[in-house]
Amino acid sequence: PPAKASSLFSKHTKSIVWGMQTRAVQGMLDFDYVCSREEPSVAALVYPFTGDHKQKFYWGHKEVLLPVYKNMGDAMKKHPEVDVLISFASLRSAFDSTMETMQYPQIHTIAIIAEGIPEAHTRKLIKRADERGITIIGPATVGGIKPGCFKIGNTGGMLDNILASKLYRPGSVAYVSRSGGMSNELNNIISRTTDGVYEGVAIGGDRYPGSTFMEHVLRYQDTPGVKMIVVLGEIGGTEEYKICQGIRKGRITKPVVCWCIGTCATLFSSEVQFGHAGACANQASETAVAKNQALKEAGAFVPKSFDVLGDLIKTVYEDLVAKGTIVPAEEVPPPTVPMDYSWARELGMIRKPASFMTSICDERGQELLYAGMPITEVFKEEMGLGGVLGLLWFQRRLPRYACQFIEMCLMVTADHGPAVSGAHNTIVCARAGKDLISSLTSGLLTIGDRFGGALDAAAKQFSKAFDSGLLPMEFVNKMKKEGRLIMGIGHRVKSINNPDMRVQILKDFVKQNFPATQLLDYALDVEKITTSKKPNLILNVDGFIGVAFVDLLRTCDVFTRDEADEFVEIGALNGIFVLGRSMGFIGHYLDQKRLKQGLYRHPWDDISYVLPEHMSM
Ligand code: Q5B
Repeated sequence: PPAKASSLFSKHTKSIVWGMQTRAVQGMLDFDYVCSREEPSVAALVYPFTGDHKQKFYWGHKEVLLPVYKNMGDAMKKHPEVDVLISFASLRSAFDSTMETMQYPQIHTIAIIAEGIPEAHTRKLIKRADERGITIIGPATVGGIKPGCFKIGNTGGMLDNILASKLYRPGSVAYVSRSGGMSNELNNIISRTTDGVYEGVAIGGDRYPGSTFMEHVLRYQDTPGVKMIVVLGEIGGTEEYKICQGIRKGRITKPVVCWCIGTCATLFSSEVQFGHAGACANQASETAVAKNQALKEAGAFVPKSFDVLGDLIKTVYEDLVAKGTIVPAEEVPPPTVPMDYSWARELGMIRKPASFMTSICDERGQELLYAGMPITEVFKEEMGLGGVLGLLWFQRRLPRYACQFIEMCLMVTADHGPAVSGAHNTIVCARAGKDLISSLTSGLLTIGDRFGGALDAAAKQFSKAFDSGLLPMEFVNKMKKEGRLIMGIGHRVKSINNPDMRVQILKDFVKQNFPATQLLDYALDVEKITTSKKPNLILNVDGFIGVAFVDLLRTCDVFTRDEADEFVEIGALNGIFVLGRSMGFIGHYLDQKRLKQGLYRHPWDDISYVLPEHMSM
């Protein structure tokens, strides 16, 4: 089989990322940028669930487009320079996609991030990788990092961490660990105690990792830039003994600082399975204590505990500096990468005036809030539709009778037959073949002063007259004198002889439940005057709801007078009719569709054609 590469990554390494991991890719590009790479290390993404397209990323301050391919084959063909694949495939698809990747001879390194891949599958992957001379990092790992050159996916964490651990330029210390999380800790420890990390790989916590400690230690041994090696082993398996042998046989000559974690296992009376699948000692030789002892005897530098691992790394490093083996390079500050807006905001480093404000609903947290009230509480308290409307429109928890009144208003305005303007429009629209939303809105657009949209104007006119002390008769005369209709008065079909039961139902409720009905009483006095002139000049459904709502806002004790006036001023009350009648319009739309009604054409005999007579010149 072909030999595996001893150097996995360089300043020119190009990779393909399998999976739509845009954050991880951006993290890689930011790393590349602070490393002063000339080009991004990601050539393309492969994602089988969308068509071929381009995805936008940042390269420093600039925006760049990376191609996304549906097929791996297309990506490989278009990017022959790629030799690394980073697989974010799920545990279900990782086996197949990795097997597919290994068909392409250009690939030398594959990092598999997925956890939980069945061991039998991993073993097949390892066999195939060995046959093809491919290095697998993982599964169940964050990957690895080579400062100044390449970073696998999310390794090293966010940019501030990369900068803090000086991972943008190579040091002299190479490490290998099992755990991805601990590899970050090693980045931190090594950057504080030495000239920094040369390369670090986390092989993953599975029983059968795609590449072993020894493979990486030998690579480091053969890499001139690596001057010392750190191994963070753990309980379970016997890999660390191979390192002992390597030291003993003189194959490993560079100083190795090594610690196996899991020494606390001896405190338990039975064997303990730690977090990683492979982290369990099946025999005495697999315990962390036994392995640390063996490594020490073989000549590795083994600290007393993990706590002093950093001190020992420092001692070994300083010794190498003293001997001249390591000559620390001059620090060159990395180029700055602009901070992501969202991250900067989270850190409280920037502020920006919001483009718009909202105060009724917040969906960002764990639970949806209506005017500050969690949705679960809305249901627990059985607030009903009226209560929800109270929260969203008026930002108040309204008293029970107010919620009931709102619901009754919605019920009585829900529909008034197919002949009214709005329903007619909805029906014509539906029959012209339009969809529900178009038909509904065509109906809603008819709501105005004459039809259904007189609530606010009625509320305003009656309140103004009442508040200014006009007697009902004075008000009627004044309106007549000004040539203005009284909003909320009059109906096409209802009259004192054919009373509107909707108004009657609401009136009974309001009289029984509202604390006061001053404006309603005033309007009823006006009605007495107008109906004495014409029987259809009743206080209609719009007018009734308009004035009763003013009484409600003014007397229910949850609004100041200014707030009550403001809701009328900004036009909240017409919303009641709009909301209620939407139910009816939708009903008419569905009805027409169900009845399979064809295109409506108005009959000629119902149209009076009044064209100008033909004029002879
Ligand atoms: N006169 C509603 O008029 C209607 C007068 C008035 C003083 C008035 C009319 C009107 C104000 C707006 C209003 C809501 C157009 C109505 C609704 C929902 C609905 C609908 C449904 C549903 C009806 C005849 C004579 C004239 C007029 C005088 C009329 N209204 N005077 N103040 N308000 N009202 N809209 O029958 O001397 O003969 O010249 O605009 O509140 O939309 O079911 O259909 O649920 O869907 O056509 O209930 O009242 O009467 O205009 O021929 O007038 O009465 O000046 O006097 P009509 P007109 P004169 S509820």
